[in-house]
Amino acid sequence: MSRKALILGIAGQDGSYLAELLLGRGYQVEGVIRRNSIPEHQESRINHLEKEVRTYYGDVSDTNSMTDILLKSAPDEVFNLAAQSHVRISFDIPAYTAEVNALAVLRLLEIIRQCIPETRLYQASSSEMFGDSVDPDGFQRETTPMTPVSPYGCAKLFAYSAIRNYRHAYGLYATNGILFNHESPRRGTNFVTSKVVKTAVAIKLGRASKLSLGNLDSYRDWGHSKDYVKAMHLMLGLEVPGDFVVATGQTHSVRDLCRLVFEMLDLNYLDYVVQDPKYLRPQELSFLRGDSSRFRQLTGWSPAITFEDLLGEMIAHHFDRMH
Ligand code: NAP
Ligand code: G4F
Repeated sequence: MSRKALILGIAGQDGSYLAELLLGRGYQVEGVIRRNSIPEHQESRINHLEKEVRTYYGDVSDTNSMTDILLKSAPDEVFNLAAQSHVRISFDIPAYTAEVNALAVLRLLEIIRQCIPETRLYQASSSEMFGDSVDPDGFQRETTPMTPVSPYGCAKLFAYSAIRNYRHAYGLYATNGILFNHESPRRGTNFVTSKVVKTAVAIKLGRASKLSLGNLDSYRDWGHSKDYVKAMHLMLGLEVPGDFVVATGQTHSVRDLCRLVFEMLDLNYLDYVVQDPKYLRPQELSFLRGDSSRFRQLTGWSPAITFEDLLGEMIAHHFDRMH
C-alpha cells in the first residue's frame, strides 16, 4: 500500500515542490492550506496538482483544526513546512511569529504523541537559528552553537528544541531538517533572490529604473528548493530520526548576487541598486555557509542545481511572466 504524507504549508514554495516529488514516488499526498480571501492567489503553486492532492483548510496554530485533520488523514509522514517564513517581517510581528513557528509545533507534537505516535514528523528548521555563530573554519554544522538574532530564529529554535525533547522523552520519530536558504521561481517576491531577479528583469524590459535593497554585505548559502525537498524526503526515510544540516557549502554576498544577476542581463548593478534603510533589519545575520557532510554521508544527497543555474531559471521565469 502506498504511504500517505500530510504537508502543512503545501501551497508554499517548498510544499508545492515536495508534493510533486512525493506524488512522483507513489505517495498519497494531502495538505493543509489556510483560508484566504483570494484562494486563486493562495493556491497558485499547487493548482496543477488539484486532482491528485487532497487539501484541508486549517491553521497550525488552531489545535482543534489540526487534531481533526491529523485524525482524518492518519498520515505515515507529516512535513511541517507551515510558518511565518519572512525574517525581517518577524521583527514587525514577533508574537505572531512565535505563535505559528514555535508554539504551534509544540501543539503538533502533543497531537502526534497523544493520537498518532507512529507518525514520522519532519520539522522545517532553519540556518537562521545559528544567528551570529560560525565555527572557526567558517562553516555552520549540527554542532555549531545556536544564537539566533531575529524573532524568527528564536521561534524556530524553540520548535527545534521541542522536536528534540519529544524525540528523547517519548521516543517519537521527529526530525529537524536544518536547511540553509533555498530559492526557486516559486520563491515569494519579497525574499532577496526573487526581488533582485524580478526587478532586474523589469529594468531590462524598461519597466523599472532602480532596485532598492537593504544590507548588501550579508552572505548566504543559497541552493534550489527542488534539491532541498529531496533532502526532506530522504530524511524521513532514515531509520533513526535526528537533526541534519542541508546546505551547498558555498556562500555569496547579496552584492555578488546583484552583480551576477545584472551581468546575466548585460547590465551593471552599480547603475541601478540603491540602499533603502527600510529594508535593514534591527539585527542582521551576516554570514551563512553550511557543512552538510553528515547528511551527505548518510544518504548520498548532494545538490544538483548550481547557483548560476538557479538564477538562470529564475530570470527565465520572470521574463516569461512579464512578456
Ligand atoms: P513559504 O513559501 O512562505 O511557505 C510557507 C507556507 O506556510 C505557506 O503556504 C503559508 O501559507 C503556510 N502557513 C503560514 N502560516 C500558516 C499557518 N498559521 N497555518 C498553516 N499554514 C501556514 O516558505 P518556504 O520557503 O516554502 O519554507 C517552508 C518552511 O521551511 C518554512 O517553515 C520556512 O520557515 C522553512 N525554511 C525555509 C528556508 C528557505 O530558504 N526557503 C530555509 C530554512 C527553513 P500562506 O500561503 O497562506 O501564507
Ligand atoms: O532573502 P532573505 O529575506 O532571506 P533570509 O533572511 O536569509 O531568510 C530566509 O532564509 C532562512 C534560512 O537561513 C529561512 F529560514 C527563512 O525562512 C527565509 O527563507 O534575506 C537574505 C539577505 C539578508 O541578509 C537580508 O538582510 O538579504 C538581505 N537583503 C538585502 N536587501 C534583503 C533585502 N532581504 C530582503 N528580503 N529584502 C531586501 O530588500
